[in-house]
Amino acid sequence: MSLRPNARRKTDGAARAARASVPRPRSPPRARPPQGLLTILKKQKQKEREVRLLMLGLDNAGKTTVVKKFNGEDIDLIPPTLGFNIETLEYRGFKLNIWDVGGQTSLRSYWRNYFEQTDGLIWVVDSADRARLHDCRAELEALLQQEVRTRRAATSAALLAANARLLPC
Ligand SMILES: Nc1nc2c(ncn2[C@@H]2O[C@H](COP(=O)(O)OP(=O)(O)O)[C@@H](O)[C@H]2O)c(=O)[nH]1
Ligand SMILES: [Mg+2]
Repeated sequence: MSLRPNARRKTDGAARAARASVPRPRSPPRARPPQGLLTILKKQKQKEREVRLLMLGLDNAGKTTVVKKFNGEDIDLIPPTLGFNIETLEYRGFKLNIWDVGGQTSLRSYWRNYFEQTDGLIWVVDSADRARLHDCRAELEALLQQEVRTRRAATSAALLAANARLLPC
């Protein structure tokens, strides 16, 4: 049997005792981020989990109904949207800010003003409104052409939603 392990233990103990007697230099206090910075960082994190969605389509397509239904609100009496509504809902830890904009002919020229910083477009079609299907298509085409031209839609995702009206066609 070797004596080596014991001998080593002794040496280590002596070295530890010697080290303990030497006062250690104090480590500098940890730098803390200033309160203001913490607030900003939290806000940025929050921002990452916030999505802005733009809901467009012809008037009466069911845009407001769809948003309210998502939000669990009463959909029995929905007045026409004369300007726009913003609905905020939580979905899987994300805050969705849905901009529901009126689709009357007189309001359509303003649609382009809502694209700034939009993450996604939801285009709602009333699938029972056959008479205006052509109008609906023309408006969507014009909008997309304009947005592609001005490069504002470059980072946006688009969803085409056919609202089932369950009405006789
Ligand atoms: N039957 C039926 N009516 C709907 C449906 N979606 C919306 N509506 C009705 O259509 C009308 C217009 O809906 P609204 O949400 O205001 O359309 P918006 O102008 O696109 O916002 C309202 O009277 C709604 O109750 C649907 O899926 N089925
Ligand atoms: Mg509406």
